[in-house]
Amino acid sequence: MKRSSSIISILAGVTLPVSLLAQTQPKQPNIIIIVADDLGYGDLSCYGAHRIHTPGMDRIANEGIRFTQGYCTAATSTPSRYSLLTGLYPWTNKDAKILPGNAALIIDNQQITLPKIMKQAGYVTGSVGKWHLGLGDGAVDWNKTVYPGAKEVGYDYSFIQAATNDRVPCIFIENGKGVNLDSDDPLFVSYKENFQGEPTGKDNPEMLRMHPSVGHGGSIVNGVPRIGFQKGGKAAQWKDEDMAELFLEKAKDFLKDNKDTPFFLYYGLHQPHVPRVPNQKFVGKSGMGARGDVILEADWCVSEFLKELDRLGLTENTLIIFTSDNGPVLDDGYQDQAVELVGDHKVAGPLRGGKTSLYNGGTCIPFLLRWPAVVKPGVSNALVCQMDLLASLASLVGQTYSDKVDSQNTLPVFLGRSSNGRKELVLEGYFNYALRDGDWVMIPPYPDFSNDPEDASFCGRSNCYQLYNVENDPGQQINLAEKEPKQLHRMMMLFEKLKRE
Ligand code: NG6
Ligand code: CA
Repeated sequence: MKRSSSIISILAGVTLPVSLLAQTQPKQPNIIIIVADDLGYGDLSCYGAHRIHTPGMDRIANEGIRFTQGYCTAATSTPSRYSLLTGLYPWTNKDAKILPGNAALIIDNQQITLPKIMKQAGYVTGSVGKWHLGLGDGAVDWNKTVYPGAKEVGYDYSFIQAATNDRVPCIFIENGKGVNLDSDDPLFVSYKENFQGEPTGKDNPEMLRMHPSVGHGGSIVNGVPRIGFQKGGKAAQWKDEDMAELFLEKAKDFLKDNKDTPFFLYYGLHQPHVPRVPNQKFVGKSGMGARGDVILEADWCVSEFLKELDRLGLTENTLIIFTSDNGPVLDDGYQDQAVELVGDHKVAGPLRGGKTSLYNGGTCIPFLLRWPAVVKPGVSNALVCQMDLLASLASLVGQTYSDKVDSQNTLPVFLGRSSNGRKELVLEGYFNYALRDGDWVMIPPYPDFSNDPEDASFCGRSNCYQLYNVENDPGQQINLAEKEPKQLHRMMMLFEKLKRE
């Protein structure tokens, strides 16, 4: 089947706008997925935030679809991103847990991935920004080409951060090579012990410009203490305050370089994950401290990125998705006044919990989709999940694959043509699971090891079964487990079945 005709057949049965039908050979849409890091449901003005304004993100909502029930599969980064890229539930890979910066790549070379599907369809593929899926075979020499890496996952081009802002190695990796690494000053990384003579956050607090609240006692890079230890590679060390603009430039370059061919870009914003170090342009701008400031910075990146699409004439036929890898958190290990200055801003909006939580605040995240040529702007309350992008976008670009995946083809829902979203979805908290089925969420009992009732109440751990109707009770305050034994029993059975499959 010719590429151009496949789009027509996929969209057959749906009413296409005249503009698209008029073209005899519509080009396949470019596809872009922007994934913010720890951005909450309530952090965007289009989701109801009042104290913070996000005109860039809101533009996608206004010109596209805003999903009110958009989910990732997990309340932390690695498992969530793993599902988005592979179409598999995170528990199908025991290594899909928050990874250190020197972890091996957890996506097998043979596995189908979203970028590989796009490549099959003739797309040029790129990954810019946060990675956090491991790199190499577990014994990476950062001074050589990292293998396997982004290329083996399906990206023609990559400019990435290995793990998180707060984890070593604090360098960028472009097409498998450490950027600005100098053979006279090789980089060494360890998550076991410090390198002799190197300062650390734990031992040298006098050297810090940002102090930890929990952990983060490892190497000091750019005045910020990290997780893990690194030595050498001084010329390659990143500057947190320049990171946003650098990723933006690389993402824009990718658009420019590939404007004449269908492309797929995964743009991983590093904000508002810790350490929150905004560029000077944004310092103090939100009145909510560094967390608010880096959200404004992220929003500016989105705005500028959209302007570049306009400038290149790509807006009309580009399908762009904006979302987050997991729910929000205030204190995530640095004293950056996120808690003190949040005021009445609700990072998870009306939802309970946040990052790491089994409640909806952990996995129900901002989810916006725009494709002006085809998709009518609006709001959708259908249950959609990032994991389903693999099957849905494969179908959009006319591709098949033989792997068995958990990803379901919900393309009509993503395009706003149907409100019949996914029926059920298993949600991963920090280490445990909940089940959403229709409007219901069931959380099985989990013992609380933290001995901290507030933490347990945020994360969703309890000695009893919890059952919520999130349509009537989005804040998950009224536990219906005792009142609705039949519903509870049905969901217990379904949960066992799904987790076994
Ligand atoms: C935790 C870190 C937290 C963050 C998280 C990963 C501490 C105390 N906490 O271990 O700061 O890095 O891992 O976040 O070290 S994620 O969004 O990439 O999953
Ligand atoms: Ca995250």
